[in-house]
Amino acid sequence: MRQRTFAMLKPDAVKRRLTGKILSRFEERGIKIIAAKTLMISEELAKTHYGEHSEKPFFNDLVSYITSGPVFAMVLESDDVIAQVRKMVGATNPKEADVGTIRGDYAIDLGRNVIHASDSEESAVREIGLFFDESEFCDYELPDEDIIYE
Ligand code: IDP
Ligand code: MG
Repeated sequence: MRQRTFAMLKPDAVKRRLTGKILSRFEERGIKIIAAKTLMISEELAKTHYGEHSEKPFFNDLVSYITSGPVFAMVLESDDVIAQVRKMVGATNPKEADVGTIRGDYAIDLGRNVIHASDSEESAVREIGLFFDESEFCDYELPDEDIIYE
């Protein structure tokens, strides 16, 4: 079933010039980029985006970190993309993330774990809506879609 998710490279990834490498992983797998942009997040957007963590002791650090530099936000589409992207991202703590996952390959610190990805259909819809306007979506067919999908 074709599905969309939200993913965002955190400031450590953008500053470390990992955007292209990480994006390539999604592209090479056959995942479609529907929208993407580099932006600075406002404090308000950061607090809303991470609202589920507002009572956690690390909330303030999380908000100040994610607003400290540019992020690269994207909407990705494929079959089962929410679960598949989470799997490619790896465990929250990079020290526990499998080698071969984005966090397992590019990160070491829990607070600098290079990427965010929606964890459910509900959060995907919510987060896509927070970062993107419908007019920013590109609806197109990949020329090799019939090779990637049965
Ligand atoms: P996720 O990014 O894998 O979905 P969440 O539990 O939603 O993980 O946490 C959001 C982000 O907050 C994490 O990616 C991580 O950077 C940070 N974080 C999570 N737990 C802790 C913690 O215990 N201490 C500091 N930062 C944390
Ligand atoms: Mg999360």
